[in-house]
Amino acid sequence: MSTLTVLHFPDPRLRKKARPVAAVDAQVRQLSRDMLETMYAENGIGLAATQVNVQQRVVVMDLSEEKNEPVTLVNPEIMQETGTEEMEEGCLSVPGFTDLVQRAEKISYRYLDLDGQEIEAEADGLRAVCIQHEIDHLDGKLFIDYLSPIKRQRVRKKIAKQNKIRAL
Ligand code: K1U
Ligand code: ZN
Repeated sequence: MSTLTVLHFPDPRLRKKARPVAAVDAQVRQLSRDMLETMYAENGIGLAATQVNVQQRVVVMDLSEEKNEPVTLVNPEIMQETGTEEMEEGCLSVPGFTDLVQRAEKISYRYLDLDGQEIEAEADGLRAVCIQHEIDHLDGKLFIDYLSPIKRQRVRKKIAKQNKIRAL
């Protein structure tokens, strides 16, 4: 297993749209293992392949307290959304910044698991928010895109400052 480099905003590669996975094979299973290792190392609860510069529709998540319930979603799709709710979001690609985002409260979704089986499920709360956030990544969208232009500019400035400090 190896940890992968997580791209940071405003890297243009975060805006690429990921391609559907044609077959759940050994390469996809290896990618899933590497993404999970990266997500745990970065203390995240989710990670999309786009964030590690792989344009394939693969997402990993683990919302458990003990970090022992990894889930891999291949070609995830939202089938139905109901209600709206606002929740605090963060992003491993926008370090040091969180804000409230409004999303669907409850979703039904489908995906392929690592055996290539199609799974249909429902989610609410943080799981629903995380799935929507990760599918957005696969479509080249970031949670800060939902914020006002003033707030987005603030994020841009803060990250430019962080990058300057890192380069010193
Ligand atoms: O996709 C990512 O960048 C991972 C991201 C997932 C996520 C967190 C919170 C709401 C929606 C999506 C993270 O894991 S950020 C780190 C984190 O664990 C966290 C940050 C803020 C609130 C809750 C959790
Ligand atoms: Zn993110």
